[in-house]
Amino acid sequence: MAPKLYHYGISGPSRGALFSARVIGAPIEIEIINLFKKEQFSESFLKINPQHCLPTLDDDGFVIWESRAIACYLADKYGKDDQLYPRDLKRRAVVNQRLFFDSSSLYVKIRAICFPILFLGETEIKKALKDDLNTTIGFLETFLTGSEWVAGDQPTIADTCIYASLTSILEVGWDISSFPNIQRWLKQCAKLPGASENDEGAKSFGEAVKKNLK
Ligand SMILES: N[C@@H](CCC(=O)N[C@@H](CS)C(=O)NCC(=O)O)C(=O)O
Repeated sequence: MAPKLYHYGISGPSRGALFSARVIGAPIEIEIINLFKKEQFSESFLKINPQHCLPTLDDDGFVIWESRAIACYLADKYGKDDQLYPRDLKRRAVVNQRLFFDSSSLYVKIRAICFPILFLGETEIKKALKDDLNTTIGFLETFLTGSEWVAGDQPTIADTCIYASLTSILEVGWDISSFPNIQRWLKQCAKLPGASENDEGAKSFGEAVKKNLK
């Protein structure tokens, strides 16, 4: 039985897990949970994930959430080799560093801008938040200096997760013209399996945010 991914395409973390699964080649059954309809609070979903967040993976009764933990699990279980999530201690440590950078910095700063616009009636992006996100995007640019992918010469699940986060804000219209390495890397990521599925979700996310902007 294929693992079931509780998913909503507008969610960057949810897309990060799904894009990772696509690149890994993991079998996945998708069940949509519509966050705008608050379906994550249904009794049946709360039984599966009391933290009521997406993505959530159910692999034959083994349930985990946190998008990057899902990507790690799927890569270890289904990866045809260890390229996407290396077993070598140091190479894996670099992938983990990039994943934690995404989880604790990049995604958090994107959310700080978009959540109030989507759900709290905010209609503009404050300069401090804008500067903060640009500083963080600058770190990503640095990771990509002299490196083809975010954690070395091969694509890994750090690329898929970071791509899902970044494309959300790009679809809001973020200016990345001063980040040439990121522009080059985005083109490479767009060729990976599942990228266009991610991009569709990111587009819907961007439209939802832009609709509320002055
Ligand atoms: N760090 C988590 C973030 C998950 C998260 O915040 N998901 C949001 C959608 S972007 C969600 O499900 N929100 C609904 C809720 O928490 O009730 C991850 O990477 O999976």
